[in-house]
Amino acid sequence: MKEQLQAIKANVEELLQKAASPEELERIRIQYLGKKGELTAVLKGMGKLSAEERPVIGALANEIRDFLGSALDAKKAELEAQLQAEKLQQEVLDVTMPGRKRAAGSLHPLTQVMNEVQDIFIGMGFQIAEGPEVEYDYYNFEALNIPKNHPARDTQDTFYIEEDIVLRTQTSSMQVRVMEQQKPPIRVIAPGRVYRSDAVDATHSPVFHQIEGLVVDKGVTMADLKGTLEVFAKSLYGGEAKVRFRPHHFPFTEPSAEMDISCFVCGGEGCRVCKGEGWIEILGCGMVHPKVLANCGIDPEVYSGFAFGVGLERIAMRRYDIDDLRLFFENDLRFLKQF
Ligand code: 2NL
Repeated sequence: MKEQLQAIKANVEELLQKAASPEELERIRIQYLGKKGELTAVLKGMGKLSAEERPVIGALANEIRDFLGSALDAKKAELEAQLQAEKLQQEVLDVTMPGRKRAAGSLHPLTQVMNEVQDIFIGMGFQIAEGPEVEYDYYNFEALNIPKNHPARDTQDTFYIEEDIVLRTQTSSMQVRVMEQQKPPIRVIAPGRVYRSDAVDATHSPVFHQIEGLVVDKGVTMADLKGTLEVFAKSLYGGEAKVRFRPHHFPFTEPSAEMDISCFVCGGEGCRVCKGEGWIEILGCGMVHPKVLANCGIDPEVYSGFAFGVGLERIAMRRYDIDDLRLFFENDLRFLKQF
């Protein structure tokens, strides 16, 4: 029996040497020290021993049990410490490493100008009306008093989706929709993308941006048009800016005009930006044609209105001294990062 106990001790010591995980240690504990374990079995068999042998073997058995118990505990602590060390090694975090930089974006120059123009008109009590870029011929042309034979309606100038559906060539189409739905007083601006069938070059693009404005009420006159647009020009270009109106023609307004501002670079002396003129054209405008009001269900005998259209690319090009329209649409980061 003594040999048996020594053999168990030797076996367990060897197994402990090789054990690589706490689970394995637990299996060893059960196999030898558990209720049905080998050492326990030996202890249970002690009854068969003689009275002299019993205390000797008993003492040895207890000694081995305690020894193995401590050895298991020690090995377990060792393994756990080792696992913990490995885990820490894997999860090491160097807080002194440089962080990942996130590039801050910025608004596209056209968006900046668009927001600025919108804010000026919002400040004067205008509402914003947005609508479809794919538009019925009726809203884009017919309702605006642009006749069937007008050159603007040529397929050379307009993108046709179907015979009576186009990519809108101006945002006035949206204003027609507003007049159909709302009764005066109306004060809206219609910002957005518009399309014309132009070949791309430094000053032409098939896609560009506009803001149109419309005011309809009783007693609206050319004086309201001039006052409103002068406030707009001074807000955009500063209090020193002067404006002038030149007669023009649009099918949807009568009378019609173009508005110039005194050159914001030379103040009117004449320079490269204004091409020696002293004046820069910034928008087209006019009193809404009575036929257009009637088309939209508004009685031109009772109501009158004014309207205007501003091309955003031209404003942004002059403001930032950009000489090629294509830069707005190529989205080259070297260009965009400057704004
Ligand atoms: C320009 C000229 C203009 C309008 C747009 C308009 C809209 C309605 C009725 C009457 Cl619903 N007129 N819009 C009027 C005059 C000029 O735009 O050069 N745009 C870039």
